[in-house]
Amino acid sequence: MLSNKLQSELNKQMNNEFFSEYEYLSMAAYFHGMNLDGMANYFHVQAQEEHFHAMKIFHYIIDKGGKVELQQIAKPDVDFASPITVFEKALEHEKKVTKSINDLMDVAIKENDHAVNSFLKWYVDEQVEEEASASKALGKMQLIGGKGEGLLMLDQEFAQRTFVAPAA
Ligand code: OFO
Repeated sequence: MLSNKLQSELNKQMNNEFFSEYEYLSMAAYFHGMNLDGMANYFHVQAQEEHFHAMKIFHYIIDKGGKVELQQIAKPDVDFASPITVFEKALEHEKKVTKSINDLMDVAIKENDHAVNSFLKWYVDEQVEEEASASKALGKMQLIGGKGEGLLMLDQEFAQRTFVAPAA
């Protein structure tokens, strides 16, 4: 049984994850527009991860006998100044998501809900990886100055990224 507060906060976080999916799809579209399909692939994989994150919460709410309430998904960024800006925004976005997971965890702790606390630990750990991979990708972009031949090389590297569903 979920408290009303936790049910509402979990629904909000699910929406955040769907928004993240949207945000990354928008970034993928930007790179397709530049014919950098490898970079686009990087963000398609990221969007798939976000879909997984959202659906994990969706099923958790159901398993707990709660009510899934899908809300409107906000419009993602659609204009990006440069390829580097996209990666900067991606890292910035992940930091915001980490904060929202931490805030949600604070509510679970405050309510002494051990089950939700345990469920959210997966997200706490996942955010460490999410920030690390966003930061690494941004670092590579900065190394090559976000343009020229380096950009084409990175495009090839990012074309290799694949989505592997984590153990649920
Ligand atoms: Fe769901 O971790 Fe990124 O946003």
